[in-house]
Amino acid sequence: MAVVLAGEVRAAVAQRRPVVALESTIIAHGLPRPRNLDVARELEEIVRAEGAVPATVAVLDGWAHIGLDQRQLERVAGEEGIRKLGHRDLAPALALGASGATTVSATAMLAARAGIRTFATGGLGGVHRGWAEVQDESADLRLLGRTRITVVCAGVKSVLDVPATLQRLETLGVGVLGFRTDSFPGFYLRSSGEPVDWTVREPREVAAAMRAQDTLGGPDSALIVANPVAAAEELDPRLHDRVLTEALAACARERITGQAVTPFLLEYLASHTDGASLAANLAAVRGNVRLAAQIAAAWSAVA
Ligand code: PSU
Ligand code: MN
Repeated sequence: MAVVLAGEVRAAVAQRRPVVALESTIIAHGLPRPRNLDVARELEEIVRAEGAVPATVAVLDGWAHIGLDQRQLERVAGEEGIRKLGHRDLAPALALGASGATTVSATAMLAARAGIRTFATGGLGGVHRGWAEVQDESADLRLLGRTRITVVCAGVKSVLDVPATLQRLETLGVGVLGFRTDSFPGFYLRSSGEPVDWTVREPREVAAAMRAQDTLGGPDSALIVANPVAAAEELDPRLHDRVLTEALAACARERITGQAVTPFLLEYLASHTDGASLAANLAAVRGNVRLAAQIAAAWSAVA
């Protein structure tokens, strides 16, 4: 099998020590270069500072890597033509020797198969606005409907149709826990305005829910831990709403479709908020990575 576990990740999984999977699409396609490489390194450092092992996932030259060395991280952050790979793209990428960053769906699939239970990202993909016309729903949702992994995120990007995405998660049987919040986070904002049914306050409560999933033995669905960005670091909600409206209009005008939609909208927000959306995005991701490492530690203690 063309899947390579870094030695450190393999050892930690075998010894049931805490490991956190990190996706690479946010690095390659969600953040501006060259800042993205610093962020990739910083996220790994945050995991280590909490006593866990980082496992950034990407495909390089047809090999799926779980855990990257410095050179490999540099390739993901800087290589021209690095692709964006959802889980359906993994087989052709491996077969054809391609290189690409993995989305939530591809990262979750690879991480779960490698025995990693905790995963941190910024925001999940979801149901796009205008779904009735274009049927654009991220493959993240269905994959999480059949993969036993815990994903820490700041909700779904506000560019999406948040109520429709939450409805899909319910249909797919994916559990959603608000972390110290009773509302679903809005990625750049603390709240999307939508409620969550369950609130947890401590990493050990998340670990207990993971344990209960295994005890019940139901379908292999994911558990989403929705962790809002800190109040001091959220984007100004009025600025957010104004620029988002413009971004959606620009996306329609320029006829952006498919995989290009998410990167286009994220870039538009960053460049039209004078970097404020980027700052909020980074703050949210850092917070998610830290919490995921704490959950991984709590999970190792009970698993
Ligand atoms: N969140 C971000 N930046 C990103 C993404 C999420 O802040 O770049 C990526 C994730 O990898 C997610 C993907 O899985 O966008 C969803 O893309 P699509 O809608 O094409 O499935
Ligand atoms: Mn899509």
